[in-house]
Amino acid sequence: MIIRCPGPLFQMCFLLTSVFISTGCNQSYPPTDLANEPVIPLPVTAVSDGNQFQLRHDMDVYVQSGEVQVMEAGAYLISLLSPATGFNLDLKPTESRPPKGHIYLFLDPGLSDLGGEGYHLEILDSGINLSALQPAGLIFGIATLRQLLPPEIESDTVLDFPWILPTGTIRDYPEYEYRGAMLDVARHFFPVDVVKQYIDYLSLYKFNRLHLHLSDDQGWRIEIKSWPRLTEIGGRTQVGGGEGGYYTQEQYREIVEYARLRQIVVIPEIDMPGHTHAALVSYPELACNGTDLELYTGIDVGFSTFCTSKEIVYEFVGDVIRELAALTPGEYIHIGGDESHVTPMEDYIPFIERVQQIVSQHGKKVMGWDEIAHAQLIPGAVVQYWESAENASKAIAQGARVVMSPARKAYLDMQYDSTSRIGLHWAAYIEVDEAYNWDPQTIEKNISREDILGIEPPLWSETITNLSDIEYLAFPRLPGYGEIGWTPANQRDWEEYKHRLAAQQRRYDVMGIQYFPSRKVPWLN
Ligand code: TNX
Repeated sequence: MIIRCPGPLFQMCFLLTSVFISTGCNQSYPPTDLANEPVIPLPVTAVSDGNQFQLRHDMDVYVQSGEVQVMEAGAYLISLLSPATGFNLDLKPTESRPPKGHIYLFLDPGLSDLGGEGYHLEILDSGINLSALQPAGLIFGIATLRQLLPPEIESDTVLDFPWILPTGTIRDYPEYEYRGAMLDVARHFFPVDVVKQYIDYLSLYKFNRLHLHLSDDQGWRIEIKSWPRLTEIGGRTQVGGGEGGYYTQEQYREIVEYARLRQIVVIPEIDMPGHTHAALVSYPELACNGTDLELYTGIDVGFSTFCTSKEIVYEFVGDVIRELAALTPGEYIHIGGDESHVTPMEDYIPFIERVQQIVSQHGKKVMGWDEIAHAQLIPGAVVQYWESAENASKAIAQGARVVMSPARKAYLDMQYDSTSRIGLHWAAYIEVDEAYNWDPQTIEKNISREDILGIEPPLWSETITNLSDIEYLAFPRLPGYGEIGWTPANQRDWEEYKHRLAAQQRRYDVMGIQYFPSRKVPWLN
């Protein structure tokens, strides 16, 4: 039976009648069928047992004692549940199973078949058990638990609401190990709080990488202590001539830590040898013949380059990578390498080869846009396919793995259609169904499953200036990319997915997310 009553009304119909009433909308509440809850990404297996479990004000979150990251996961769960429920949930370390009626998070070495990111979620009428082989799995299980609760759980003020979950068991694990999203903080700068908000959105859909595009022609956004003018000068402005900005190393560490607690690894990108005008204005000695000393606030690409024959360029790159590596617990540093239209190929190739060595000397693996495949790649390099399948093939032939970001399907900065208020359309218009309806394994015939590390939708920021612009382009496409990364292709179907997506609407309303109301989605109201 089908109801979805709005908040206070719901209370009334639930308390007074305790029966299901049809209101004509297509979600049932209280929920009884775990296997049909609108969770995104779709879990690999969900088995319902038809009962319910209600959160109570006197319950607590028990965590396996002695495991720091399990404690952190428990604290994270409490931070998600407390604001809306108003319950005083305590974090309780325990050595054995807790009494009935609580939530229990623990690691289980018997779950090796679920891999390092899988989880086992058991919702009983007597409590909730969430287990995983590794702490990462607990965080992804929490994302599921969050979506099994009514959307009102996203409220940042206390609501008097019966917090009811359907009972059953979910066993779930990802298709791809790399489920990233890229945010361009160079064309327009976004302050720490906005980046944290984006990280929160990513964590709702089980993403595990945040690639930050930290430098471009229009701005340099990360403090480098050995080359201070990069931010003093290069961070001063942005597209359109606004104020710009940059992250101090302290602020950057704060972002990295915020992401880590959500099992999201930050991958910093310094784009080179092209896309470097802001660095060249800050330090003209990095250019061959000096440079125009005006910062650039337009949106053209492909006009700048480091002088690859100058030794000082490699000293500079060495210092930048050293400082960045020290800020980066993750294994990758992204060196860009795209659209270096004014760097002759005979200079581009040795430059990329030398920069790869520098990254490797600092203990990190290299990531780069597909153009870097022109160079000889070092072992472990990852190439991000955005435009040229031929370049991706070159990378694969060298033994590299590929992250799939085909611009015509995966660019979040593309407009939905010609009426979209912001966005570009050089690659395509990408409606919500187009964004969802593709398979990384079949989109290019020369890129196959074993070559693919994962997927990543980039959000370039030429046309976006604030959080609501980010929301407009990311929602409702972002959840689809989360599902492509997590759920096997043979379990994905737009006709079914679009209803789960529509069910996110109330959640977005509660969260204040200003999504694009695409006509492709059967919204509930
Ligand atoms: C291409 S994708 C770029 C970016 C632009 C983007 C705009 C890539 C590696 N380079 O410099 O911001 O298009 O959609």
